[in-house]
Amino acid sequence: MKIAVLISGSGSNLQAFIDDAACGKLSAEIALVLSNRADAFGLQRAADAGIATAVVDHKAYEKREDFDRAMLDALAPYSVDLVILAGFMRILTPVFISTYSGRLLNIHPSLLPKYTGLHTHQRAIDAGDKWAGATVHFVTEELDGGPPIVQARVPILRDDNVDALAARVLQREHRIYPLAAQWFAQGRLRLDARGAILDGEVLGPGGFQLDEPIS
Ligand code: NHR
Ligand code: GAR
Repeated sequence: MKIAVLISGSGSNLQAFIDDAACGKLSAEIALVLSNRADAFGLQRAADAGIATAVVDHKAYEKREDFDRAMLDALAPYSVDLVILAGFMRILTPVFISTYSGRLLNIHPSLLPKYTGLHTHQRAIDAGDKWAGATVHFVTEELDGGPPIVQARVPILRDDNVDALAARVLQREHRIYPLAAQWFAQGRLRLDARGAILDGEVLGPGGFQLDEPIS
């Protein structure tokens, strides 16, 4: 299986994919890392791992559809089976989504369906929630609204702050995101009209709950 990873920043989730592919936990080749920012640290991670990189700067395009088409052009030569958004910060239009429908995943830093959109950790802390987490989901036109695949939660501690909570959530992201991609590589995961299907069963709201101790 060939994967493209779309990033905008640090790329720690990308690093988890690189590491899991290197050790065989993930049966996939990362064919391309594509960033909308030339200064994304994830591009360095990709170069260090010998992975091809490309930058498509959204600011160079007047319309979102034109940006999406430029990304499609950058991706096309690689014929990837799966595209993953890993801290990718631009909302995609149907131009992009329709091309990769059913093979486009995102990881969102909240326990979806709670807290779609941005600033999820601050909103969870402000609301007094006891738990936060992350959700891998199929990307559809509805922002953060596509069918969930797998979710993991972490406690929100007394006197927590966004940075500490984000770091706690990221540790779990690095486990569940390559896991979802491995399910896809194994042919166990697909999107159909009913939602996300794992091993023939429709996954419920939130998707598969992966609760395990932070080792
Ligand atoms: N596109 C579609 N159509 N559907 C989804 O579910 C998407 C998507 C693109 C990105 C990731 C998402 C997240 O996990 C994602 C899911 C960016 C924004 C945003 O408001 C919102 C959600 C997500 C990513 N972006 C601003 C914009 O105008 C720019 C913000 C910035 O550049 O910092 O595109 O949270
Ligand atoms: C992750 O927490 C991811 O869930 C979140 O950004 C971080 C990226 O970290 N994604 C979004 O907020 C998408 N809007 P990374 O660059 O180190 O993988």
